[in-house]
Amino acid sequence: MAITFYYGSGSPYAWRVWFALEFKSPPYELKAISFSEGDHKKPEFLKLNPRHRVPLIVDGDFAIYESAAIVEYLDEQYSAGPKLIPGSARQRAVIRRLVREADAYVAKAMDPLLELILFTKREKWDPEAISAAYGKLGRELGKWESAFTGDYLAGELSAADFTLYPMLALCLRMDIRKPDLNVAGLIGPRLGAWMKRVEALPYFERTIPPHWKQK
Ligand SMILES: N[C@@H](CCC(=O)N[C@@H](CS)C(=O)NCC(=O)O)C(=O)O
Repeated sequence: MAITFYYGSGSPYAWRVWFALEFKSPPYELKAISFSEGDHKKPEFLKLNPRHRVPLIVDGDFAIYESAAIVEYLDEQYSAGPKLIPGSARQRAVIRRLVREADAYVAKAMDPLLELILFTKREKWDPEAISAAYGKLGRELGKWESAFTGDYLAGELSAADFTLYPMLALCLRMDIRKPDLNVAGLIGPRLGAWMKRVEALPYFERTIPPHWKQK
């Protein structure tokens, strides 16, 4: 039976799971959740996730939400084939650490700027607040740039890449709305080359948030 994957277009957390599903390739079907229609607040969705958030997967009679937990579940339940968290105990610890760092620190640095740019009307933009939030995001991304060594965040492709990439791609969307913001300028050469590597993955195109493709 196919896994049902509930996603919201543009959600970096849902995108992480989409990458993981493509990477592990169990049969799955997509179920788009429309925030504007309030799908995530409907009783049938709240029964599956009382926190009214995507992503969420339903695998047979098992439902699980929280993107990092979903990724680990997929890796263990569909254990044949490539691993999302590969390697020795130490390598796996580093991957989990990177996932935690992205969730804890990148998201924390990214969210205020997203709120100020994407979720605030243009006429209410606050240049000082934007500049402070931009500086914080830059300092966080600088840490990733200087820690980067191999082709992928943990050496080989892993859940860590699938966690960070969607966050950076979402941050870059802010340059479309406010071209003089220049989030692209915060992404150093190593992170930039890594993003291109992720974009060259054979299933990358299939995972791009559908509404981004329309613009
Ligand atoms: N920690 C959660 C975050 C998920 C999340 O924040 N999803 C957002 C979309 S990016 C959402 O569904 N928001 C709807 C809401 O909060 O009502 C995860 O990793 O899955």
